[in-house]
Amino acid sequence: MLFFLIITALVSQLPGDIVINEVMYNPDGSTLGLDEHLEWIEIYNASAEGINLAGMMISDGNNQVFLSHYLLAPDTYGVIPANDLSFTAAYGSDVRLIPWTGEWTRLRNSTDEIILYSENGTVMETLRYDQTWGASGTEPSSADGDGASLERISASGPNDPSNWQPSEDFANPTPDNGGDSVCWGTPGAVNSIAE
Ligand SMILES: [Ca+2]
Ligand SMILES: [Ca+2]
Ligand SMILES: [Ca+2]
Repeated sequence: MLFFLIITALVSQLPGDIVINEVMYNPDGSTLGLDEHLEWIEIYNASAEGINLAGMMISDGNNQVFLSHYLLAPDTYGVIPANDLSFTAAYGSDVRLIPWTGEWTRLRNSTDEIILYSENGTVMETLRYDQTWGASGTEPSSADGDGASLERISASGPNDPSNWQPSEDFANPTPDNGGDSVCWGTPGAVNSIAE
C-alpha cells in the first residue's frame, strides 16, 4: 500500500489524464433547495492508472476547491458536489462523492469558467461553458435550469458545444410537486450522450 502511494505521488497527472466530464450548473432545484447547493461537477479518469486526487484543485479564477485524498480508478467517474447533504437528498447515497475543502466555485447560470489544476499547479484543462450550449432557436437549453446537466460527448474532444450537450438521460430522478423529474444527469456514471 505504501509502495503504491509513493508511485502515485511520483507520477504527475498530464492534461487529458483527468477531464471535466459533466457539469450541473443550473439544477432544476426550485422544489429542493438553493441552486448553488445542488450544483456538481463530474470528473473522469481517462488514463490507464489509478490517480490520487489529493492536491488537485478546481477554480473559476476566484474560489478554490481543493480535492482531498480519493483514488480515482482508470475509466471511472467521480463527483464533486457543492453540498454533500443536498446531493445525497436529491440523488441518493449510491454515488461516491469526492471530499474537498475550500470554497465552492458557484457555477453561474449564464457562463462560467471551470479550471482543473494538477497537484503541482499545472492547468489540466479549462472549460468555459455557456447557457447557449444545447439551446436551439428560441428554445433554451434543457441544461439551463430544466433538469439536464451538460455532458461531455468524448473525453478527448474539445471543450466547446461540438463536444458538450445536455444530458438526455437521468439517474435517480426525484419528482417535483408537479411530478417532473428534477435531478437529471448521470453523476458518477457514463454520460448519456457519450461516444
Ligand atoms: Ca448555478
Ligand atoms: Ca463561478
Ligand atoms: Ca456522467
